[in-house]
Amino acid sequence: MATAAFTASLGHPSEIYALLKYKLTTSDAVTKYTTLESITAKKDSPEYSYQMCYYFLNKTSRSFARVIQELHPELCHPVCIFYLTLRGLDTIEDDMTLDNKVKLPLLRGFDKIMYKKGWTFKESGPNEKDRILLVDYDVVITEFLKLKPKYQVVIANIAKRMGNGMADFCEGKKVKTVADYDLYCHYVAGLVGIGLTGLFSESGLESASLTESEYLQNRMGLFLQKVNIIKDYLEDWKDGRSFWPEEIWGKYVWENAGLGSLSKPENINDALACLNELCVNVLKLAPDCLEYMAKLKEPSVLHFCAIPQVMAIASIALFFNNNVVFTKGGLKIRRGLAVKLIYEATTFDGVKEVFKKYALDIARQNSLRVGKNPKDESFMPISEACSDIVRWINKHDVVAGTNKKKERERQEFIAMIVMALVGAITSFCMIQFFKWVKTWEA
Ligand code: IN0
Repeated sequence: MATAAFTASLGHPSEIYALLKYKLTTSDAVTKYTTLESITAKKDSPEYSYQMCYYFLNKTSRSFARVIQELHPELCHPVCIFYLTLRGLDTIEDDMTLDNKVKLPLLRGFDKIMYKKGWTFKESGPNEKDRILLVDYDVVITEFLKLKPKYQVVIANIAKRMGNGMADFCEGKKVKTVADYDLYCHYVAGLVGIGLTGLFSESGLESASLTESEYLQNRMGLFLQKVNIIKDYLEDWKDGRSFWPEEIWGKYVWENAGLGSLSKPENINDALACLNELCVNVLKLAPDCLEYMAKLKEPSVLHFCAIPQVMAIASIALFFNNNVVFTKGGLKIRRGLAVKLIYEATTFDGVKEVFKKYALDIARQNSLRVGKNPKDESFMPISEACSDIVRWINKHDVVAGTNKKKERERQEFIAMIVMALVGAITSFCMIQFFKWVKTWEA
């Protein structure tokens, strides 16, 4: 794994440096309980459920698990339990072996299940990646019930809204219009942003004003989910699932040829034109995501929110006008680049730099391919979406710059006052001293 990452980044020294730094600084202190052997607590001891939750967290997403465990201590455990609750819901929703008679009541009642001590679920399909999480789900419930009620309320409320939303789509609601597309992404990812923001402000580490409108919180989730849906076109199609909105792909396929026809080599121009229109649709969300992250005060929260966002904008630059989405699928940015982005996502200035770099990169790709694909009308919308991102950043820099300038001027002013004061006091002391010397001499 590691060697593959190094070889892939051979032509990118900054990525090699980031990989080395990541490897050498990853202290196991952060990611505890990564193996069953590392679970030291006895099954009946209170620590057991705690340790098992971090074992499941590390098992379901290694790289992201570390970011969760680097969160401010007040937030780390509520977010860990929230993450596992969402994984539980996701595993039930994704399970194509489960009959709706079993699946729907589970999804619509998942918020109640969170309060059922000892509840577990052993009927997941054998190939469900996180089935073991549901087999031992009682450990998540045990830790959930240990959380402060203010965090339980946020998590249960999101489980209720997400479970019901997922059930609506499992019951047959299709992703036909762009509005359906936004609604589906709201249920599976927008609500995650709304839940996380609830936890952030309940912790007191972020201002309550962050929770005022759900608009920006929702857009943070839509941005990530829409990138996943573009990436997973082929994999989803093969599993008999499709989340691309027919209102968009319908314009690029022959009468009832179906979404699958885009993967036929002869339809590559239509396919790329459709892909690029979906890229426009997701790029338009970027300024709102920047707006949300600009409000964050707690560095570990900014880092936690920024990492998936910078990965997403880098992924869009990779997917844009890229036919591999239709031929092989599973496109991923290089591990070395991902690690480099993790380091760049530590400050908001770093996040802005990354978004600016990729907005300009996509605009450049866009200009190089203009007019090549007769089916593609996204040239202007793409350049507009990219310039909106760069314009937001420049305006924010100006504002930030002005604020920074104001801040600097304020500090300079205070420094001047202090110097004047020190100067006055020193000269006063000097005068007193000379007066004293004079009296002495007299
Ligand atoms: C997430 C999101 C996430 C993090 C921070 C702020 C968010 C605000 C709104 C919505 C989601 C937010 O981040 C993870 C990132 C992740 O898991 N990445 C995977 C890579 C991958 O391809 O899966 C990794 O292994 O690094 C995310 O993608 N989702 C998620 C789930 C739960 C929580 Cl608490 C936070 C999944 C999804 C569907 C995008 C919401």
